[in-house]
Amino acid sequence: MKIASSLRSFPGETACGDVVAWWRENDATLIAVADGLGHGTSARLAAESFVAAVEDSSGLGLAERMQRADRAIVRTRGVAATLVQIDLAAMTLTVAGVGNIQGGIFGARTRRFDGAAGIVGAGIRAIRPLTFAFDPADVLVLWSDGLRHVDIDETCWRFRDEPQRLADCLLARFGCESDDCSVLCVAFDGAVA
Ligand SMILES: [Mn+2]
Repeated sequence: MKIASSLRSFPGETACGDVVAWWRENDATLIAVADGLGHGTSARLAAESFVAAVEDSSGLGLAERMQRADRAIVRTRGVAATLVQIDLAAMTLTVAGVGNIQGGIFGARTRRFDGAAGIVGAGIRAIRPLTFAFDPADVLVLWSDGLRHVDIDETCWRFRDEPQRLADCLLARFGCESDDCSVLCVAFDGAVA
C-alpha cells in the first residue's frame, strides 16, 4: 500500500488550512483529512488540532475519535474532517466524516462518500461510520472542497499506481484558486508502474 498527498494554500497565504496525515496503529492504517474553516493560520491551527486529537485516540473507533476531537478543538474555528481506517488483510476500509471532505473508491466500480452535516469543534451528532470492501486494484482518493467534483478520467488514471503523481494530477486538474486544496491518494496493491 502506498499513500501520498498533494496540498496547496489559498493564494497569498503561507499557511495551508488543510492538513492531511496517515499513520499505523497495530494492523490498521489510519488517515485523517481536515479542512479548517476559512484559511490562513487560524484554519491551520484548527486542522492541526484535529489531527493531534485523533492521533491521540489510539484504540478508539472512528466515531469515538471524532467525538473526542470535537470536544478537544472546541476553542478553534472548527474543521470539516474525515477519518479512514484501512484493514489491508480484510480488504475493508471504514470511513467517518463530518463536513465537506469527499472521497471515492475508484476501480472497476466507483463508490463515493461524503461527510455528515456539521462542523467538528462546534458540537457534532453521533456518526455512523461506513465500511466498504475494496479490491487491491482500487484507488482511494480523499479531497477537500478546494477541489471541484473529482473524477478520475484518463488524464490522471494513468497514474493509478503512483499515488504522488495521481494526487498532483488531481490537484492540478480540479483544484480551485478560491480555497485551500488537499487531495490524498492510496494505491492498495503497492505495484509500481
Ligand atoms: Mn475548504
